[in-house]
Amino acid sequence: MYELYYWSEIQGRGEFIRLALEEIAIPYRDRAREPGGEAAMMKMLSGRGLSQPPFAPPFLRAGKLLIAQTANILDFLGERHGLSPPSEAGRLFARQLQLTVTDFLVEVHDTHHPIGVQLYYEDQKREAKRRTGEFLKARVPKFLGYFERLLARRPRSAYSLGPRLSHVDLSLFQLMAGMGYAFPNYMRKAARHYPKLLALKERVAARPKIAAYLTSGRRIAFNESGIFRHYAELDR
Ligand SMILES: N[C@@H](CCC(=O)N[C@@H](CS)C(=O)NCC(=O)O)C(=O)O
Repeated sequence: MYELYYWSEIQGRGEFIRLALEEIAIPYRDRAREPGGEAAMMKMLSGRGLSQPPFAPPFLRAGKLLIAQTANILDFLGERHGLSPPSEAGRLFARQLQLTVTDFLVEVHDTHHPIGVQLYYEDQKREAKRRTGEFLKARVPKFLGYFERLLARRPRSAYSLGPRLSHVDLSLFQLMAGMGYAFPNYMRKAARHYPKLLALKERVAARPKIAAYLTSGRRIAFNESGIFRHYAELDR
């Protein structure tokens, strides 16, 4: 059984792993959400007794393996459970796309924490507003435009890498869901630029295991402690 370690009250980066585990439908433990689990996670983050310690959550225990970095974990799960393309070139490309999602998430986080991760949002509001302006104007069109063009290259495929679902599709679902939560006004106006991404989001949400997960208590609601936060003043 897999054991996921991630902060217990947010979707954050852990959600990308939860979505893959839910789609694979193998029982897993969300360890930090169990009693005493967060303390266990902190102990592992101290690195004591671990030969390959993680730097930050999420990380996944798979038997004797302890794997960190979201894109790395998804590549591992994808290969084991049919969520990665079978060819080497395809798998490398899926990994490349996950790393691009990783880059995007850093910039999403920067919108509310442009100065310091340890500081409160309230202590960096002015800078956050400026950073978000640039993000929405230049960076979102660049990242989402890239993923949209990727989908447009395969007009007859249901998913980003072909007819079969991959971990990349699950992550693009989460990315679009998060953007819709954090910047609803902006995304409403920008929707006409991203028809294929929005259709993919709906297609993934309608998959039976994902649909069941999204309405279950296991899906933590978006909130203002996670990566995708809604601050009305930033969503103009
Ligand atoms: N590149 C890593 C980033 C991991 C990361 O930043 N994790 C956050 C939570 S989403 C964290 O707890 N970071 C602690 C820190 O950076 O000090 C990944 O994609 O998994």
